[in-house]
Amino acid sequence: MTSFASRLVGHLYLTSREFVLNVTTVRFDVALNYFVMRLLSPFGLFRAKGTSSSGGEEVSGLRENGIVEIRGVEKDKRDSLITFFCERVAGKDGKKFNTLPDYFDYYRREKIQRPTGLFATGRGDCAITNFVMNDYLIDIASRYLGLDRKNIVAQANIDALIRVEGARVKLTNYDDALEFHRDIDSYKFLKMFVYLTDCFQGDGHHEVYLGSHRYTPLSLGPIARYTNAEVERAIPQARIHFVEGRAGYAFAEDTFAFHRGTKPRTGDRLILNIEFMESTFASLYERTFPVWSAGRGDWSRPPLTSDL
Ligand SMILES: O=C(O)CCC(=O)C(=O)O
Ligand SMILES: [Fe+2]
Repeated sequence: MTSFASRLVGHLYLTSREFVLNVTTVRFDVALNYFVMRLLSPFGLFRAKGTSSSGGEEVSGLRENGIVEIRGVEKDKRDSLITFFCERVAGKDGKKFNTLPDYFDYYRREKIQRPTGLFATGRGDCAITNFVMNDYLIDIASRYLGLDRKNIVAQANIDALIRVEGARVKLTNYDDALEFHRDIDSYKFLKMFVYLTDCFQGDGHHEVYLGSHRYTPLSLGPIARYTNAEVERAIPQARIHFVEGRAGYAFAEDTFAFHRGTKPRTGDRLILNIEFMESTFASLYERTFPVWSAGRGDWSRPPLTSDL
């Protein structure tokens, strides 16, 4: 069992190390801002405590539970995202894939559980970017975050959780987000996810503690990984929720709530991950693109009206 003290030391070490690295890549004030946000946000500072239910069904569900189902994605749209993924993603040594099962099997043989996947470029020829530039999604983010869309940037990627036999190969110390954690990515942020394959228990389903985004007990403050027992002891009100659904099932989540992916035992999972953030740290997250107009990407017009 990891103690609070050792997690706090880890928290201070992590945030300071990030600061030192960031200072070399972004403006000093951005790096400092990020350091202070990461240092204090997990302890409840800067977190919007708003309980306002204005902003529609999705937004009130998010405020209450931290997660809400959103409009699903039809088969033709999913298929074109999967085709785009297979066309653009590459394995080690540039290996290309014709089909999704080829991709899964390749990484299964490599014993890599969470390959890097494919990031949206922010350009008009990117199917993931085009999916994100959608009024329905952006409006939910804008209303939940209380931000004009001019001040929102997004990043998105498609990635997989692969069912690997035995021990997986660890390329880094990263745990593939399979232990409970809060995301502390910006002052305000919201994620959305779309299962691109059927995902039930055992298929790498996502788990979240309902309502846990509204509580900031000191013991869960340090940026770290936590066990079920630790989350439940510190936030007895929070109930665990297993996110299950067929391909196309979509949900928005305030990932300040404790959440994780799970290790696939039965099937592989392909998922679309989207994150909307206020733009303070846009220069730090190199893959972000504005959701409003021309910025780093080549968007020269407002987002298209939703065709979800
Ligand atoms: O893979 C998952 O289900 C969770 C990933 C995660 O922690 C995140 O996107 O913040
Ligand atoms: Fe996360």
